[in-house]
Amino acid sequence: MGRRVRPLLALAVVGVVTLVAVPNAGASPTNPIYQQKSAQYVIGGVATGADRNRIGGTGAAIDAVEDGRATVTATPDEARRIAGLGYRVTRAETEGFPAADAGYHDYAEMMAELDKAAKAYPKIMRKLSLGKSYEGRDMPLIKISDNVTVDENEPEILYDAHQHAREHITVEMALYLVRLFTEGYNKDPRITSLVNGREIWIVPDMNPDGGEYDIAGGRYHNWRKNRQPVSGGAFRGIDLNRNWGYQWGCCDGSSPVSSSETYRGPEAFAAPEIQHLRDFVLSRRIGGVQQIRAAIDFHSYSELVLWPFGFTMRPTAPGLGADQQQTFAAIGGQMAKSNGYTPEQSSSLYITDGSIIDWLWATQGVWAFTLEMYPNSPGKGGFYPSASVIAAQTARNKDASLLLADYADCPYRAIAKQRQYCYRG
Ligand code: 3K0
Ligand code: CA
Ligand code: CA
Ligand code: ZN
Repeated sequence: MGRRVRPLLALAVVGVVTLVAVPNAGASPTNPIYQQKSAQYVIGGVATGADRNRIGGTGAAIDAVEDGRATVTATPDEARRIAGLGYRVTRAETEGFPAADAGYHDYAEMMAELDKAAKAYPKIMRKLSLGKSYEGRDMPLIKISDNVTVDENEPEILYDAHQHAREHITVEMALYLVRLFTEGYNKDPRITSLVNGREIWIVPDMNPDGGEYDIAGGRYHNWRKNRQPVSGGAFRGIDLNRNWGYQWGCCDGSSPVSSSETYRGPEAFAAPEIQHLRDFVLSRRIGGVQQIRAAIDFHSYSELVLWPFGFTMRPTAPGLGADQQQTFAAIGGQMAKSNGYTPEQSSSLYITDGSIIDWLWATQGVWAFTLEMYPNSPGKGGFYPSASVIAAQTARNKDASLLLADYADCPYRAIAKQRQYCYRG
C-alpha cells in the first residue's frame, strides 16, 4: 500500500486563525442575523485584547489581527455594531480566490454559472434549493433529466461536492458534471441516454459558508468544517462528513472536541447543511422505495475511490453482505481503472464515523462512493492545486461518473447477479 497518500487530515494546519468567543446567546439559523450574508471587513484601531473581545462580542468572527488591524467575517449588522463601538470599519478589498487561482468559482460565480446553465437548458435542467447554510447562503440543488419538471420512474443518482471547505476542486467537478450532462445532451449518445433514462441530482456546494471563509481576504485559510458556532460560541465548525447519523461517533473515527478538524458536532445532524441533504434524500423515498440508487460524494485530495464502510475495518458488516461488498469493490475497481485512482474500502484510508457514504448505504441502500480527487501528493498543491489543472482533473472523472450513473438501474450487474437481485418476478 505504499502508493497510498495520507493526506488529508494529517496535513491540516490549525492555529493560524485567531478565534474569539462569540457570546451570541440564542443565535440559530432562524435568527435573522444569520440570514444575512457575511463578508470580510477590516477593523482599524485594534490594539488590545479588550478591543478584540469587544469586536468578538458583536458576534463577528475575528480571522486575523495584524498591525493594529483586525480582519473579521461579519454580517452587515455585526459590522454596523462594530462601527457603533467606535472602530473604523471598511469592507475587505479582496473578494474571491487569490488572483492566481481566479479560474476557480467562488460562491457567487458558481451561482451565476448554474443560473446561466438553467436558463440555457430549461427542458433538461432545473435549479432548485436544498435549503440555507448556517450563515444563510442558498444551497443549490440541480436536477437534470428529460421531462425535468416531472418525477419519472427512472433510477436516480446523486452527486454532491464540497462537504469540506478547502476542497474547492470538488465544486469545479460538480460544475463540470452540469456542463457535461447539459451540453452533451443530444450530442453524445452516452450522455443523451443517461439524461433520458436517469434522474440526475447534483449538489455542487454542501459547505458554502466554509468555502467562502476559506478564501476570505484573498488568501487561503486551510478551513475544513462548516462555520456554525459550537461549544457556546468558543469555536466554529462541525466536520460535515462526521455529522451523519449512522454509527455517529461510534469508533474513534471523529472527534468529540469542538476545536478538532474532525469535530463530529454535539449530536448527529447538528449541521443545517447536512440536515438539508438528509431531508432531500429522505424525500426521495417514495412508497417505501428509495429512488436514489447511487451517489458520489466528491472530496480531495489523494486520488482514491472509496466505498463503505468507514466505521469498521471489516469488509462486511450487518447490512453489507458478501455480494454487496463485491459489488462495491467491482464498481469501485472499474471507476478507478477509468481515472487512475486507487480503489479501496473507506476504512483502509482511516476509520471514519458519521460519514455520508456510511449513512447513505446503511440507512437508504444507496450505492455511495467517495471520490478523492487530484492531486495525489502535497507537492502538487494539496488542497489548493493550480487552476490550470481544473479542466483535465474534472474531465478525468467523466467515465467514473457516467459509469456509476449507468449502473444505477442495477449495480449487481457488476457481479453478474442482476437476475438474483434486480429482475425477479
Ligand atoms: O469516505 C471517506 O473515507 C471520506 C474520506 C474523507 C474524510 O471525510 O475524511 N477524506 S478528506 O477529508 O481528506 N477529504
Ligand atoms: Ca426523465
Ligand atoms: Ca423519479
Ligand atoms: Zn474531504
